[in-house]
Amino acid sequence: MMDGLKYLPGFLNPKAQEELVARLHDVVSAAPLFTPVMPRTGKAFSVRMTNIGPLGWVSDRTGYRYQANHPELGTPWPEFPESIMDLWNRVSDYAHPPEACLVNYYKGSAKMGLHQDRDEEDFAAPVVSISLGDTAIFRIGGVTRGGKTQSLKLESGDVLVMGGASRLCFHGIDRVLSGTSTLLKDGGRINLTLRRVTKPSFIGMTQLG
Ligand code: MD6
Ligand code: FE
Repeated sequence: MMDGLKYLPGFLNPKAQEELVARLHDVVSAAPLFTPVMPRTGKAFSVRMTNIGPLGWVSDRTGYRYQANHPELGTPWPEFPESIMDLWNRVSDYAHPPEACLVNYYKGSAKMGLHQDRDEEDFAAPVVSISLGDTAIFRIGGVTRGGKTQSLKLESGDVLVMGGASRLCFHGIDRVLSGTSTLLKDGGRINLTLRRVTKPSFIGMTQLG
């Protein structure tokens, strides 16, 4: 496996998965899923999204960016549940807290094209991904588009850490295998990606965040 890529199958046990889904119900009540569109073309994503944390990732006709507020409600994103912070602290190998958690919801034939996560300032921090619900076929390649790729099945409870040399690898979701999990009452798949967005700042010897 590529340097810096950490695959942790079954990292969350079924009880921990249930508890996380309950927290996500609270999140989606406060910050409903929205359908992002591609920059310029305005073509809709097949996944729906929301975010947790001080910053959230959004996409609209004007581009991709992180912002502090829900694009439709204008309200701040919900705070991180403690369990998500704990998970980051256990797997990220990074000294500062995450600032964003993108919540992707896949239903039916929803998928995600090959992309790099590069809207963050600090690539020293990994992106930590948590999968819940139906199994997904995840594809990962190298740092240039069009290279060799490999597939990985991401099942409910699996955690994937993309750090080090793998941080800027192209990756995407080819498809979700419906009916492979009973975790989500309405089926489908949720993926959480935890990110550090800004560079941690120092004043003298004092770490601010
Ligand atoms: C998904 N995941 O699993 C999409 N990004 O639904 C991602 O785009 C992703 O799994 C960065 C790092 C890990 C990921
Ligand atoms: Fe990604």
